[in-house]
Parts: sequence; structure tokens; C-alpha cells
Amino acid sequence: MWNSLRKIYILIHLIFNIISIKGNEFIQHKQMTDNSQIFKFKITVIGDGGVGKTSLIRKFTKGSFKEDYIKTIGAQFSKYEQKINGDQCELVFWDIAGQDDFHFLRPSFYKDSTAAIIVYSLEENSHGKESFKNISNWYDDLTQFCGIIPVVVFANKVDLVDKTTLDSKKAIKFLKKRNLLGYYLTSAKTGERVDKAFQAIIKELYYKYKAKFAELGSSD
Ligand SMILES: Nc1nc2c(ncn2[C@@H]2O[C@H](COP(=O)(O)OP(=O)(O)OP(=O)(O)O)[C@@H](O)[C@H]2O)c(=O)[nH]1
Ligand SMILES: [Mg+2]
Repeated sequence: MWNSLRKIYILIHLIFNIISIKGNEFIQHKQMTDNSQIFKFKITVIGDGGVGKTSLIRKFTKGSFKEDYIKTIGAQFSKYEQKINGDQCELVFWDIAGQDDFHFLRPSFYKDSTAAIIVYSLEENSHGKESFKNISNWYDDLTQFCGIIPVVVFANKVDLVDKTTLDSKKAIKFLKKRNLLGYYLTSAKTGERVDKAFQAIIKELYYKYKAKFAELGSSD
């Protein structure tokens, strides 16, 4: 009973969020009077349940970490703003639930993504191994609805493993085959490489779209 009510509440909350974000979504770029520019990017974060998607976004946007696991239902959104070379980058991270009853909504969650982060867990147990195996399914799911967009892979929970014994060959092969942007060993718990990994995708998008709009401007 409480569970059903909770799901209804979350669904309503979700619909409101989607509507409020939708209104702005198509303004991807704006030129200001002082010549600075505003860029708006939607970054979708996907991967199996419990791999640390919500934790990574929280660590990057708020600098905090929580030990308890509260699984995301449906999707949740985090806004983050950052200045690069005087231009404003407005990011919305769409944190998609890895395990949920609203998976039928995924196509609308993925819609208009500028880029994506696929997360898996390095934990040396069946959950970790399964989460790595599933990254190709997540990638296929994403490309089915978004086409080819910039994607990075985060191998999370690196604090739980001995880095010297890690074998990243399979992950690198996965990346190269699909021409993905990068691969980062992260820990939402210690913060290791979190900033670096997020910055890599943000900078990639900024420079890509800056060049694209400069080209459009010069052809006017
Ligand atoms: N040791 C360690 N634990 C982590 C790390 N990242 C997340 N966790 C823990 O793993 C659990 C799951 O993290 P979440 O961020 O909720 O996972 P999620 O991918 O958002 O899961 P869903 O919402 O179900 O899709 C929580 O108990 C976190 O505290 C990490 O880097 N290291
Ligand atoms: Mg989550």
C-alpha cells in the first residue's frame, strides 16, 4: 500500500520535473550582449542499479557522500553551473534508475541527451561483474534512442579494489570498438577522479559546441 503510494508520488514528481525541464530544453545556446555565451547540456547517467550513479552525481555537484543505498525510482535531476573561459555552461544530469518499474519511460528520459555517462562497479562480486557485462546493453539502449552521442565510462568504487591487480583490457576494448571518449576509475566515496572524469565530458561538450556555434555564426 505505502509502496504503491510512494510510486504514485514519485511518478507525479517526475512528470512535473520533466515538464519544467522541457520548457528550457531546446535553448542549447545563447549569445549574450557582452559576447559571452550560454550553453545548455543534458548529460544522462546510466548503468545497473547500485553501481553509484546517484553517489557520483552527488559527489560532483555537492561534494558529499552517503553510505546508505536509496535506490532511485524512475529518474532524478541535478543542475550544475560552471564557467569556462567566461562562458556559462548549464548542465542537467539525468540520473536514470538502474532497476525500476518505470523503465518504459526511459526513451523520454534519454531524449535530447547531449552526452552520456555509463557507470559500472568494480566490486569483485557477481553484482560488479554483472554491471560490467551490462554496459553494452546500456550503450545499445542509449544509441537506440539518441543515436551516436559522446559517451564516457566510469568504473566506480575503485576504493574497494586493489588497483595494482585491476585488469582494464576488456573495458578498453569495449571503448575502442565504439569509439567512446574515455574511461575513468572513480570513487564516489573518496572522490578519487570524480572531478576529473566529469570535467572531461563537460570540456569536451563545451569545446565541441563552441566550435559548432562559431562556425554557424561565421557562415551568416
Ligand atoms: N565504497 C563505495 N561505495 C559506493 C561508491 N559509490 C556508491 N557507493 C555505495 O553504493 C550504494 C549504491 O549507490 P547509488 O549511488 O545509490 O547507486 P545507483 O547507481 O544510483 O543505484 P540505482 O539508483 O538503484 O540505479 C550506496 O550504498 C553507496 O553508498 C564508491 O565509489 N565506493
Ligand atoms: Mg540512483
